[in-house]
Amino acid sequence: MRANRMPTEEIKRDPAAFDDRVTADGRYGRRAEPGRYRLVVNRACPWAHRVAIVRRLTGLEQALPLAVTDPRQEIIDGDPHWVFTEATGSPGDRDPVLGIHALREAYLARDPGYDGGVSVPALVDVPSGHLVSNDYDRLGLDMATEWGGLVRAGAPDLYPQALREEIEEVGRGVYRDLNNGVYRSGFAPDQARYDRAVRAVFTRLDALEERLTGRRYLVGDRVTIADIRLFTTLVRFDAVYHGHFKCNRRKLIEYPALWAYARDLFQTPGFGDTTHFDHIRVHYYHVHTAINPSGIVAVGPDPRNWLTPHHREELGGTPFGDGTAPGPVPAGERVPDLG
Ligand SMILES: N[C@@H](CCC(=O)N[C@@H](CS)C(=O)NCC(=O)O)C(=O)O
Repeated sequence: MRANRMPTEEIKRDPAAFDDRVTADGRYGRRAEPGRYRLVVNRACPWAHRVAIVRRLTGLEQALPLAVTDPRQEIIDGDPHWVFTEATGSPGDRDPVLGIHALREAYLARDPGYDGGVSVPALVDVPSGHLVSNDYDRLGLDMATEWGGLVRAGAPDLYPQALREEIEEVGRGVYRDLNNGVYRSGFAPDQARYDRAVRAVFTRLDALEERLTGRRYLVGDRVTIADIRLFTTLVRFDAVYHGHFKCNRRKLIEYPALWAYARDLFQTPGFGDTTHFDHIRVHYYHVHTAINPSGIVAVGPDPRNWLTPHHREELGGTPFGDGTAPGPVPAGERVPDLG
């Protein structure tokens, strides 16, 4: 997707360019080893945010260091690119471990002839500098289920075997109508396709409002991948999807159950502490010049209402089941306080 060109057709998502799998036993050719890989994200990106949440909840922070790109991106050869800058903690505008300025360099290290899109999240092999995977969904699932002994003791099971079918079923609707639906609305090339996309967004939100009225979490009685996939869209909804993507029939805060559900997650370790509202607003409004030509970044809403009581404990369930909460956010990875 070229966020700075006028859309002429409905947004189309290509399969991940690279999708090597990393597991504890190395059965697909790559073994999970501490410090071997670097996880490149952008704090604005909902697809990268999923993986950042999984990394926190599974305690992979030490084993899998994080590299944060600049939310403003940089125009290279006419297209916005993910780059490492001083503003986001990379001295001399280069990632201190990979030594590169643009994430594209890791794609080219892997395949010198590569001329496709460059997306986050991306897993990079440190010794070779090669891109390993930009498959956002598989990356998170593998970290949650395949990284064996590198995962912390007490990590919750985010993808329980017995619930996988239901998690995937819920996830299909959430992906189509919300995760991707908000982009279909925001980048719709004409009125009819906007109407269709935005209708699906709110039909899905209405259905989720009903589902979450009597239950604390989407599937089962604890946090699973299903909640992580939904949260990363909900937490951006009023800040960017409502205005910038024209999903403005209602705001998230007008849905009593969904809004309380989203706040419950936000206040759970791993969720709010990986959410960077400034990066979110700056990225969307500044980079998508096709739909916001001035690049002016909208001011609101005030995010402090994310900290208000939600009373969802009354529905039962515990966020981490038999597991425990993750420890504090490592120094250097803290997002600004809302206080
Ligand atoms: N690449 C995946 C999802 C990841 C994704 O779209 N990330 C965005 C940021 S939110 C990105 O990096 N876009 C730049 C591009 O695709 O050129 C897909 O398209 O299904």
